[in-house]
Amino acid sequence: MEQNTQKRFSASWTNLVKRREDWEGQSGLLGNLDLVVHDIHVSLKMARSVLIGTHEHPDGDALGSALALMHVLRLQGKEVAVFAPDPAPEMFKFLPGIEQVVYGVPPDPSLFDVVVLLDSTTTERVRLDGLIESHPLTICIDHHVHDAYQCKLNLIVPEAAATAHILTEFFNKTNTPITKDVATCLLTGIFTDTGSFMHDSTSPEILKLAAALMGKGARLSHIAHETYQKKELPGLKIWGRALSRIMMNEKTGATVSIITADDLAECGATLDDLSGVVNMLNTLPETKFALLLTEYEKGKIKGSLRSEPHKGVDVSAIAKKFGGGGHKLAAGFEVVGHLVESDGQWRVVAP
Ligand SMILES: [Mn+2]
Repeated sequence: MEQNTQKRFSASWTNLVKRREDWEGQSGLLGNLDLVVHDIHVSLKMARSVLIGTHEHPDGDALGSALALMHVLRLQGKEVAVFAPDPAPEMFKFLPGIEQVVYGVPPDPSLFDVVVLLDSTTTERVRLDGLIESHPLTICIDHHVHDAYQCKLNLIVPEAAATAHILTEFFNKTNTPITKDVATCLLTGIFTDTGSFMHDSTSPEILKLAAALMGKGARLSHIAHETYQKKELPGLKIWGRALSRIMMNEKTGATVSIITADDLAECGATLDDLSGVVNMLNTLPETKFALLLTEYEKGKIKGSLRSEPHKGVDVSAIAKKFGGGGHKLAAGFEVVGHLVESDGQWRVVAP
């Protein structure tokens, strides 16, 4: 931790340092991270105001984690603001506190004692780059792998199934009470990032954590219904287009589909309606990895990649080639261009 921050918090430092001894030697997800867990715990305890930021096109884990932390800190009497660069998808409107998230232009980070980035290791993805580098106390809690850490305190746990998974362990470890609202937000993050408990990341431990969150009042059936079992007509129509355009590349084992900006407009659909399509492409048995290219705005293309453990493909390496990133089995990137078809072949052309 930086010198100035340490000085700022020195009054209660000694007192809180003692408590760390209770955690040391514990196993589990955060077993080797006692020091940073402790530093983050202290920093948040001492803060009067906290800005929580999460990534562009926020998903269930980004929003669930941000809102869970918001509820916890507000219960401690702190002033908290939550920021996401883009609006929350419709399907997450059931999350308690979602109406308080600020979208688009972030609040001034210098007005907050602490800035926390969740589910995003880079300041660019939260669109706070250039705004928080000089901030004395920035915290990043994430399960994405990244080459360089940009925050002062980094709790990065790639083996975690979700950022909400890390937060749940963090709250348990620091004896933070978990209310029904907090449990609902955390379970939504875990449920969505594990692909409804179907991805390889679904371990006995995470099911136990999920069960404990249900014990605190989170309703799994409600979360499942709101996030995956409710489809509107535009959503079904855009899925139809994506599925009708499936292409298999026998040489690379790639299953690819395409959605253009015109498709979205004609179906009245948004990028959010396509959530889950790439996983569906990946269900073809001969597929090594799946790619969905979506021109979500004229000239802006988003690529979503998925694979499965037994297929031996690292899709984050493919995403990196296009300036993106992610995990071995789920990654993404963005490129500038239009998706154009000629003679049955799709190409990305410069805008
Ligand atoms: Mn996540």
